[in-house]
Amino acid sequence: MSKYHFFQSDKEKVIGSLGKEKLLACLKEMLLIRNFEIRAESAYLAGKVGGFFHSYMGQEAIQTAAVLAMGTENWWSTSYRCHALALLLGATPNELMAELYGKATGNAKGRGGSMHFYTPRLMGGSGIVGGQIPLGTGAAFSIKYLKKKEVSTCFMGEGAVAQGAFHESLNIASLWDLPCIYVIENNQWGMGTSVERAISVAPIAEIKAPSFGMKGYTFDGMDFFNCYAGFKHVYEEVIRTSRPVLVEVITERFRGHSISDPAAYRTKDSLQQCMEERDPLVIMLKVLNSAGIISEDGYHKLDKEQKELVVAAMKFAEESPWPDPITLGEDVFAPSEV
Ligand SMILES: Cc1ncc(C[n+]2csc(CCOP(=O)(O)OP(=O)(O)O)c2C)c(N)n1
Repeated sequence: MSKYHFFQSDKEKVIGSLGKEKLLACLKEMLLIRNFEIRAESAYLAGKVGGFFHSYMGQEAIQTAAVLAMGTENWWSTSYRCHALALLLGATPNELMAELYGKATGNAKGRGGSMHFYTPRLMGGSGIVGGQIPLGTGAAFSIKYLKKKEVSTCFMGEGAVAQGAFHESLNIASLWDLPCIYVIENNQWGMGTSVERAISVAPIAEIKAPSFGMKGYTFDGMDFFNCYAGFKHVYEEVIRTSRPVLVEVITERFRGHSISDPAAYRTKDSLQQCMEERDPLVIMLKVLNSAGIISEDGYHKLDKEQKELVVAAMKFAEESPWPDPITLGEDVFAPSEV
């Protein structure tokens, strides 16, 4: 018996409410994210990309479903594992790839790299574990203060739950009725530490949320349909009540913590099995295929198109200029004189 009580959802209903066009658009986005991660990883290994690099591979269904369910016109924050969210919120593969390459045409003019992608509604990836939680809470405060009909959605890994910032933020959000959706993407590992060795309770949201007087939910992060139905439900609830909620999404990362992690703490067999049986793209394809929405050939065509987009982004990044050293002091907010 699973220790999780997944949000009850109905695939047929989701398919009926979204329709073929939107479902194919989601599949396309998930394929773009997967292809972006694969090619960016190869660019890193070829020495084109420096600094840190954390892949979102395996977790694609979660943020794709969240952005579709809530719409982009909300406030978003996440950890250093931020490539997918930036793509979903409108950053182009070209500007993101150029950022990884450190080029002037990059999303942050080549100054941020993999952990610091932005869009007008994405308040950046955060390199500090849990650093985005007070930020997301502050956005929820400003939504309430300005009386907007929006939510702030803050993604974090399960490793962030043990941080003080998590507890202080959820406490104040509940006390002040802030419209914040806190999403724990539980991919089972915080670097090489398993969740069982790091977090004292499971399921995390169901147990911790009531201690802040909030509702807690658990979604299956490998199942786009469960995530979509769940996020739609919590979004509507938060818009209606202006009460924060805590969501735990059970997922898997298909790569090491970062590109330099060989993941020696996991057996190759268990990872292989998980990738074969629980890949969110394969699960999505199976459902859409049996609903007559896409054929295997159609899927491969879509995949190829996304791969070509990413290969073109690599060319764009390669051919882009390096930042001019003279611009180094630009956009620095610290005063130059005291
Ligand atoms: C405050 C702080 N402590 C430690 C680190 C080093 N660190 C980087 S990632 C990480 C693990 C976080 O795991 P989790 O929150 O589960 O997210 P995941 O990487 O699995 O997405 C740690 C300890 C950090 N960046 N910031």
